[in-house]
Amino acid sequence: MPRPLIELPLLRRLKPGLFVHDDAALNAEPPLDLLCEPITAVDAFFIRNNGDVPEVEPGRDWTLTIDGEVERPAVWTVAALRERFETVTLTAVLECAGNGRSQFSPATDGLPWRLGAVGCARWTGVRLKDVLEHAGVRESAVYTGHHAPDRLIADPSRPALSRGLPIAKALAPETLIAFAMNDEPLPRLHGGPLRIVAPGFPGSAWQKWLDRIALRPCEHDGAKMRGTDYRMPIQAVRPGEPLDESLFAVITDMPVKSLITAPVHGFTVPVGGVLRVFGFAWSGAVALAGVCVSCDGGATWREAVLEEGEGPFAWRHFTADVAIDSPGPLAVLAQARNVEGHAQPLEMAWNPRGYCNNQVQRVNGAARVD
Ligand SMILES: Nc1nc2c(c(=O)[nH]1)N[C@H]1C(S)=C(S)[C@@H](COP(=O)(O)O)O[C@H]1N2
Ligand SMILES: [Mo]
Repeated sequence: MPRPLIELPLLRRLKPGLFVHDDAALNAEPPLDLLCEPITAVDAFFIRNNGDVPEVEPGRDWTLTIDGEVERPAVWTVAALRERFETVTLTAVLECAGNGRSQFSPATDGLPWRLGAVGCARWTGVRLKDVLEHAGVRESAVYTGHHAPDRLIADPSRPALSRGLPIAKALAPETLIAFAMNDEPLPRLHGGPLRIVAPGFPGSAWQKWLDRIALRPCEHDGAKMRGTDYRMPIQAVRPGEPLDESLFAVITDMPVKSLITAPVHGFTVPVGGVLRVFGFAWSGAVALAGVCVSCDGGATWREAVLEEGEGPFAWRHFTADVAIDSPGPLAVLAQARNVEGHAQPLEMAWNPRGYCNNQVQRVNGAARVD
């Protein structure tokens, strides 16, 4: 498959440490040691594209059209949006629903993301709610439909992705039309000039290069909204079983999860020393309750110290110091749980498209005698 030739060198220059997936579209993720900061730098942040990266001419006035089930359709320039509506900044995790897909066994279709298709950034924009209410949301509106100019590489006549949000999430105060990331103008690779920020929802709901929002009287049926795309089976499905698409539901809040950013696979620690385990935990829109850490593959667990995050949608740093008193292999695990009583599963919960893998991560190393 041909790669978009202009974009790959750009990506390598802007994000030198990322692993680039072998795909026609530009998709790349950082190794875990680049994810050790509470705010993920733009140059360490993963990139996920379903199609091409649209040209955004500097200086051309980008416009956002609001239409569909509204009283007063509108067309906004970025400057007019910023002038008319209150600016909000919040910190939120952005995670691809396919993050961790490479661990599914048997393997599923879709990009084999490792664990790096996640990051936490500061997003600045206007509330989607304010813009929709200005247009007058009709009673009949139950969903948003988001549109952007990117096209499938294999068929440039078709949009790459057009997803939407249930109206309650669209009207929630945390849902933004963002124009900045980490206090910089939103980079083109991350959807600049405008993208949706839907904290807690999968990355697929965070439409990049947003140029139109149509309010819908039904669940939006744009590109990658139907069939089993970004949907999970309502009941467990075993590999190879025939699929009934009517038993799949759109992914909304992402599940509780943690990421061990240190140590990394292959670590060693001296006997008599202390192993510091640290990483981040997050849980859709539900508050975290805690994180437990094990260094013996799950035989014994201890409670990690969980720091406050930058607001309810940011990931939270955890640390645990474990005294190492005998030589031999070590298997480090972290298990986050939320206030609704959900914890990360120790065993993989397989699903046919490889979404929402929040299985407890395992990092193997050894205690050595110096
Ligand atoms: N227009 C458009 N928006 C999009 C996509 C896309 O292919 N086209 N991919 C989505 C998916 S699946 C993810 S995970 C996030 C990734 O955002 P990022 O590239 O800024 O990390 O963008 C979302 N928004
Ligand atoms: Mo995604």
